[in-house]
Amino acid sequence: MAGDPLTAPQPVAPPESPDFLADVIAGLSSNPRTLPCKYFYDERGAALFQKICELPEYYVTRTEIDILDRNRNEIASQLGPDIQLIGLGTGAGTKTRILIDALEKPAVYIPVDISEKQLRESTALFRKIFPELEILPVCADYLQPVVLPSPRHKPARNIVYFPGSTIGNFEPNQAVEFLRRIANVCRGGGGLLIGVDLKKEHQVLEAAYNDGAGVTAQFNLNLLERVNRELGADFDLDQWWHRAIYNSNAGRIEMYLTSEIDQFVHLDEHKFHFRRGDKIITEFSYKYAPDEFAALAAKAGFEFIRMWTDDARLFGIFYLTIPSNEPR
Ligand code: AVJ
Repeated sequence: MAGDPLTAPQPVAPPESPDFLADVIAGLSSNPRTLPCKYFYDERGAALFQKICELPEYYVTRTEIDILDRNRNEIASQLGPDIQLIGLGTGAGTKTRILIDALEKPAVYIPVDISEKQLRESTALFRKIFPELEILPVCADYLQPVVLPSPRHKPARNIVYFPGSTIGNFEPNQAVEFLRRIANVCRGGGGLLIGVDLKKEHQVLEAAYNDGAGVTAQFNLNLLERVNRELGADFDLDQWWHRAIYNSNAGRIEMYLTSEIDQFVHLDEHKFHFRRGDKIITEFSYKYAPDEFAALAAKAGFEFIRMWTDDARLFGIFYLTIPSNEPR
């Protein structure tokens, strides 16, 4: 990394993850059993997620890009000139590139991502295509407090960009708390541009998470592979299967790994017993109606400005601001 002229000006340090083992043990010991979805995104997981984004059933990414593309000038004029854009989990940067292209004289771009490889590659690419833009990458888990780097010049305001409907991974209460943290960054005339997957027929939702080519299954199972590889567990990958269902009461997709047989899994002095049919929850992906999401954001202090959507209303890109009289 030290000799890399494209990223050398800024530190791109991978996040320390001493918590991985503790998180896995806690998750497998709890009832119901869970594994945190943030651990999907190791190098292989990030690559598999890229493949998911191109699947015919996974309308999410394609629809968000299309909405962004069609409305980029309107979105850009809403955000205004001379902004500091803070991207959360922007991955390979496909969407951010479209956004920055449309912005009027953006001042600074701070991509925050947990995947070091993607962050380095997208930073190198963005420095080439936006040579005027100051880019300050931060490799971090944004679920933890992140210290933002200081730009050379003070920008007009902060805009947080949180694409991909990753907000859906939070339980609604935690989503409000997370949005409150973002709100603190947006004060003083800033705002939040956020992608949210909307409620729709459960067949469409379930197909998106149970694709015919089995890529989502590989993505889900990669989590067990990662636990084996990095923590020395002995999950037998042939004895687990992937399934996603839409829980309409809770308004969320639930992704599971289900044990095919009665089996034990060993991990660091621990021995976990699974009966046939026992499940590990690996991801929740909440879906919102437009007014539901606006109400959720209002609890965090945000004012709904507007939402851009597609003809079928599959996905929404929301712009939210903090009213200037809002108390801290
Ligand atoms: C990255 C959280 C938006 O919930 O749709 C895709 C992750 N998981 N297929 C989603 C995911 C399985 C995705 N998010």
